[in-house]
Amino acid sequence: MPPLRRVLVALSVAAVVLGLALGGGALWLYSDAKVSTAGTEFTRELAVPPLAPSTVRSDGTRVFDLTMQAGHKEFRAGAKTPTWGFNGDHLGPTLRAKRGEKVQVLVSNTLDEASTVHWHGMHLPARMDGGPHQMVAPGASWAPHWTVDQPAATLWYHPHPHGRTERHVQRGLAGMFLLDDERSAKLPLPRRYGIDDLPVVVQDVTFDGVHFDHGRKLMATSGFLGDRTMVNGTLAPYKVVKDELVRLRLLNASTARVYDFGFTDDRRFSLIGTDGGLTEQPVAMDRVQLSPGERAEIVVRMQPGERAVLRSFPQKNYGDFWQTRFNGGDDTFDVLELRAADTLRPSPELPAALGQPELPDGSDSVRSRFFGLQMSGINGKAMATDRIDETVTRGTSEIWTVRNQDGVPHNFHVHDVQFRVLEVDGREPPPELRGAKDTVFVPGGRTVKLALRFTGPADPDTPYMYHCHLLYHEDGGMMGQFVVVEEGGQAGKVRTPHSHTGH
Ligand SMILES: [Cu+2]
Repeated sequence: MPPLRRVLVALSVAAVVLGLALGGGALWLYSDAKVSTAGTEFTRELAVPPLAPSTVRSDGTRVFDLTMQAGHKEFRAGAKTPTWGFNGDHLGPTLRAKRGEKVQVLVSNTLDEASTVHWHGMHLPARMDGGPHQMVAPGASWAPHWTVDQPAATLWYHPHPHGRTERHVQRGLAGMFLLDDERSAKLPLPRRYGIDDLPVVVQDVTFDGVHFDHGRKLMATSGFLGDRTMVNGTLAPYKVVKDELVRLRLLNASTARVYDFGFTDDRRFSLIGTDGGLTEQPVAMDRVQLSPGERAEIVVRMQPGERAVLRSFPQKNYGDFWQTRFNGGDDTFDVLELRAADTLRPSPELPAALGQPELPDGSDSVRSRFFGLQMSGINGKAMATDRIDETVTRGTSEIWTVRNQDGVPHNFHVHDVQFRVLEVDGREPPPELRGAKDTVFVPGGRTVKLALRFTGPADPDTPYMYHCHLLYHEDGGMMGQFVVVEEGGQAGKVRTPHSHTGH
């Protein structure tokens, strides 16, 4: 063989070997990326976060205390995991207030680093929002107050320090904030907290010895993906239920994982609420998909003595097969087992009419804006705390078009408002996106059109956030800021984030 040909042959052999090795490696990565906990044995009784005690001041203000603290929790017998929590070792109590009530939360930070508490889904003044501009230093406290002025809903609270939100939530700082109103109080819905009305805070987790392992898997561009799930901080949880109808307030409090909830026997359930409150009617469904930060209230019918397993199923609308596999779209999790007692208390039928979402329909929109989502930033700009990106006029409604531009799974959360999803890829949205929403999934290839109304109050100097709620992305800069101003007003100057040192 002439020397040149010999070199060429050797090179092609090397190329084929390298190709096979790379292909084999990719195949191994691909098959290794899929996670399933199907068939889990449910061995621990579901913890239900306590309702937070409150006091009512003479002016009618309902006052709560929330203390951010470090602790340890025994998720598994004999293994004490270092954690953070509100008023306890892990997660936080459920706050509950009525529409029209004045509320105040006395937030104390006993951690060794600064954090914030953001009221996710709440309509409130920007200064009270708990975003990156309302930092609470170690040892300091903060006392936001506002009047609840929105329909009954399942909201939640969690830290929002710029660049560190993922870590703070993963360590356990999250809790629910339930709102009631006159209308919801009269509806014959399951409403006994912890009995037939259950908070279901779903998080994925991986342990490394006693510690949480927050490492991101190779190829997982969406962020941290755990290898198992817990509900309200309980691994492999079961709950004994004694009523025919059980209401589950599902909250995806995971930092990156998207769930598609249903039951292992594919039974149908009724969707009764979305992020911002009750839907107009119950909608029969067998799956409801929730990306990080989203909520859904569902009601499931139980038969005496049976067991029903809530599962998160593999998902189809995650972008391409690569993104789907490496970002958890092919994963399966057995999340919670409901164990029905042998005799069940009868529940009234669900009412045909539920909530009255207060949402713009786009017809009175005064302005359209576009938001292109990429990991590097929104509309090509990484978050800057001293830059106001958008200025909206108090009392007006707008249409925002949000497009996934890089194929990585994202979602879009807007502070202060509940919006209507007008269109998903030019079509009418599915039932779970027809109610009041503050967060919407925007996987690869998707474009959503939203109608939002900004009712204020105006504050040209204090921005609200809009961002991807996959916290690894948010921390990396997928966030922007908007201010609400009076008509003809201009954005002011953002003051540098400072820590509150007392109240
Ligand atoms: Cu994202």
